[in-house]
Amino acid sequence: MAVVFERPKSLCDVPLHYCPGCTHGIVHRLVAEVMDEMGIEGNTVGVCPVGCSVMAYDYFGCDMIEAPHGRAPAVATGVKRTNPDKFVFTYQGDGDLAAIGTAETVHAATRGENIVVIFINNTIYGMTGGQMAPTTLPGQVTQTTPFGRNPELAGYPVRVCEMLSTLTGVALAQRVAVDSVPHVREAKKAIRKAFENQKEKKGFSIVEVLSTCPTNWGLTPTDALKRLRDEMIPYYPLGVYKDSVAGGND
Ligand SMILES: Cc1ncc(C[n+]2csc(CCOP(=O)(O)OP(=O)(O)O)c2C)c(N)n1
Ligand code: SF4
Repeated sequence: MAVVFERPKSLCDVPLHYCPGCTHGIVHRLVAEVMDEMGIEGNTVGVCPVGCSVMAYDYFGCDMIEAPHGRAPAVATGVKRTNPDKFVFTYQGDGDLAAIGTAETVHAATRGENIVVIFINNTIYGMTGGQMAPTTLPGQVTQTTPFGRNPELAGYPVRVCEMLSTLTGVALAQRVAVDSVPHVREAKKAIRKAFENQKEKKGFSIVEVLSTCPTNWGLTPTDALKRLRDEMIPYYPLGVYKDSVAGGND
C-alpha cells in the first residue's frame, strides 16, 4: 500500500505536551518536513526559547540547545559563527522574542546574522497562564488585561515583521498563518525559503507564524482558528515584508 502521509523523520516519535488544538505542533511539523526535504537534520542546530515550546528539544531530531528567555538569537549567533557549516534556527514565542528578547532579536537582525528565526505569534504568554504579550491585540482580554488591552495604558501591539523589514541585515521577513490548509502550505514554503537563504548565506530570515492558544484564549480549537482568521490576520496582514540579499535594499 502506498504511504501518503507519515511523520517526518526529523520529528521524534514522542507524544507532544502541547494542549489539544495548539498550533505549535503544526509548526514543528513544518520545520521537520523542511529539514527532511533538504536532508539537513544531521547538520542542524535548533535553539529553544522559554515558553510553551521550551521543550522543543524533545521533538526535533537535530541537535538542540536551550537559551535563557529571549536570548535565542544571541545563542544562535554564537553557534552559527563557530559552526558556519551548520544550519541554525531559533524557535520563539512572542513573549520570548518580542518582550524580553527584543534587543537580541533586533541586533541579531541588524547584524545580518545568517540564521533562521521561527517566530510564533499567538498574542499571549501561553506557558505562564495567559498574560498580555507585546503582540496582544487592542481590546484582547488576558490575565493582566481583564478589561481588554487598552492602548492608552499598555501601548499598541508590536508588528515584528514590519519593524524588522527596515533593517539592512534582514534577508527575509514574512508573516504566515496556520489556520487553513492553503495557509499551512504557504507557511511551509516560507520556512523552506528561510533555510535556503541560510544555505545561500543571505543573512537573517524571520518567518512569523500567526498561531493559536486555545487554552488561554478560552476558545475551542475550532473557534481559536476562527479568531486567528477574523481578528489576528486583519491586524497582522500576511505577506512578505522583505525579501532580498542582505544589504541589497540600501
Ligand atoms: C527572564 C524571564 N522572565 C520571565 C519568565 C517567565 N516566563 C516563562 S515562559 C513566559 C511566557 C512565554 O510566552 P511566549 O514567549 O509568548 O510563548 P508561548 O508560551 O505563548 O508559546 C514567561 C513570561 C522567565 N522564565 N524568564
Ligand atoms: S498554553 Fe497555549 S501556546 Fe501553550 S501549549 Fe497550550 S494552547 Fe499552546
